[in-house]
Amino acid sequence: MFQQLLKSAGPPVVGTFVKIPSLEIAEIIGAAGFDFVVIDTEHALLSVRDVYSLVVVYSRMGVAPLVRITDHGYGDAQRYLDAGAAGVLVPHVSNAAQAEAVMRQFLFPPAGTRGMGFAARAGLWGGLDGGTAEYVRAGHEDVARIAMIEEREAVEDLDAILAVSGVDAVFIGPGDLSLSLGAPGGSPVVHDAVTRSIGAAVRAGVPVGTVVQGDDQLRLRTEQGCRFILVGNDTGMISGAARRAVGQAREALSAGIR
Ligand code: 3PY
Ligand code: MG
Repeated sequence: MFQQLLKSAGPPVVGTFVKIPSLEIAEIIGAAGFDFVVIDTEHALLSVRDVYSLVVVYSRMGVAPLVRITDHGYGDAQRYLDAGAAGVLVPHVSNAAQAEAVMRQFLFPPAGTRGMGFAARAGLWGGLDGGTAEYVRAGHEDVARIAMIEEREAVEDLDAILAVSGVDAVFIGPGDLSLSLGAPGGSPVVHDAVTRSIGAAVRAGVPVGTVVQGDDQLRLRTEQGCRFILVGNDTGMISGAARRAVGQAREALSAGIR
């Protein structure tokens, strides 16, 4: 589903990071109109069961659920794919050899080593129309394997990473790039590294996404060719709304007192 969205014409698809293991918040975010979400197990304390519940709710609401996995391991990531995740974002893919090794785990033989889990949710509990052949087809063609480019080394090896057959898309992470490059977030050094990385992906014909702050960045990254864009996260939206509510109340109170 996410793979099809990436290939469709038109403006980039818009998503947000999900960090809160709450079905209520999932329904609120899911109803807001996002095309996809990235359930974040790298930086949020989500259990495998939490991820499973979020994948079910978002997919039933027609919002493609991707999972940012914790590291380069197979175990939990495989369980997310068998739970029906639309794809995985793999953090800190440093070079092409690493990209090849990590993505092979998420491709079925002979291309890779992913295990058969037809009796899981991705196989509709063993009842998927088309049987195991369809489970394997969907695991190859519908699942998006996305490498996160967020280190100096990865930017330097990007052309080779983009040529790895298991890499379906790349996501440029400005936050970690800023740390890796030793330059402040939002500085020209980081901005240019993101721009050059987007350009390399566009030239290679590999769908590329990033996270943006504000409308100007959204427009710029879209013009540069991003196919998927992340705006904020559930924690930030709640914190922002809460702060605005208090701010407005305090302002109204001080206006009344004057
Ligand atoms: C980064 O910017 O480092 C990310 O992982 C995405 O926000
Ligand atoms: Mg990062």
